[in-house]
Amino acid sequence: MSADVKPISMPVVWSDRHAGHVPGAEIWVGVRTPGTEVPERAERIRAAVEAAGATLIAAEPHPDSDLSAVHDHALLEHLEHAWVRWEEAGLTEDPGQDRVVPYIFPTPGMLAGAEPGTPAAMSARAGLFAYDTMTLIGPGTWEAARGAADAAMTAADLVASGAGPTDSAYALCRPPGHHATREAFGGSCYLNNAALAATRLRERLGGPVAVIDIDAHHGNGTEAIFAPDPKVLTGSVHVDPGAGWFPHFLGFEDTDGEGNRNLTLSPGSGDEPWLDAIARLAGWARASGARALVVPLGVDAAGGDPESPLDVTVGGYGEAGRILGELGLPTVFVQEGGYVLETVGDLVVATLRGFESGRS
Ligand code: SP5
Ligand code: ZN
Repeated sequence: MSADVKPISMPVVWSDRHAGHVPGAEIWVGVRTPGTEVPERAERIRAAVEAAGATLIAAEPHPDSDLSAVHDHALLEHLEHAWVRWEEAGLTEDPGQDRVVPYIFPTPGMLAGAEPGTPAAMSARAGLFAYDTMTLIGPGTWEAARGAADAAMTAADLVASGAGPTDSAYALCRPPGHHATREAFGGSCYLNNAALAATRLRERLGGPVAVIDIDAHHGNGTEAIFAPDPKVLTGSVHVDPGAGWFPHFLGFEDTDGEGNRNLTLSPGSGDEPWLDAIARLAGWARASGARALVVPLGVDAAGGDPESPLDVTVGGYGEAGRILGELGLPTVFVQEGGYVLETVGDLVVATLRGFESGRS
């Protein structure tokens, strides 16, 4: 760290357990493609924030019952046991699939109003909770997802406790979480880390809590989880799903509601429209009287990211941080996407530094 740059002062909450989650691949249109959500992502971010002077704090273990504030028991039960059941069912041998991959989905159209029976085959159960074929489960997935959830809850607890000068914290979560809904997982996400953080802030600090999601993709899971909760406002800026981007079915601009705002950008959009959207979301949070802020921080809006066509710069991420810092709210950053190993760390550091500069 050079002497003229202030160290990052907010705590960085970290779990070693992320490393056990090695999805290895994504099954896309039936083709096994290389995984993008790789363990090295978290290691690169960790190295960058440490080089920027941040202090790492270990994620505090929280009981499984804390997850029930955000997720259905059936999803939790599935995520915890799916891998062992897959192995016990012999699927790693015949047909030789080394990750849990769904093949049949009980969509509303298939069920046509009927109540589904309980499938006996593990191969079928895999489709009960997954909404895509890209988000695979292996031997360390549950432990890693639990570690990420613990990191998010620890960060929220630190900020809510008001112990010392900690009014902000960064949960370096992996796997990410903002696509996970109450009942289902997908988009490389299993447990909704940001929703867990927002729930805790609302419980401890009162509402409203604002979520401003700056990942390149719509935070559909977080939006859905808080749709019935007027005390948590959800805003997201993302590449227009109508232009052909994940999550494809949700996050369209015209789905704006009272407690929810979706601002969409065309492919190729850079700093100016992206920052304008973030400033609008920040203004909305302020006008709504938000008492705390959660920022699902995906750095996949940066130019060159393979998962999005947005073209935000590292300076743009710094400016986004500054805009959010100027809100002056107790804030939890939660890591989401960002897939270019060479730049993911710099982008996170720029955001956190920008936030701290906007604060002072
Ligand atoms: C947390 C996060 O950023 N999740 C978003 C993951 C979006 N993945 C979408 C993948 C769409 C298909 N990719 C095709 C790759 C072809 N090689
Ligand atoms: Zn994303």
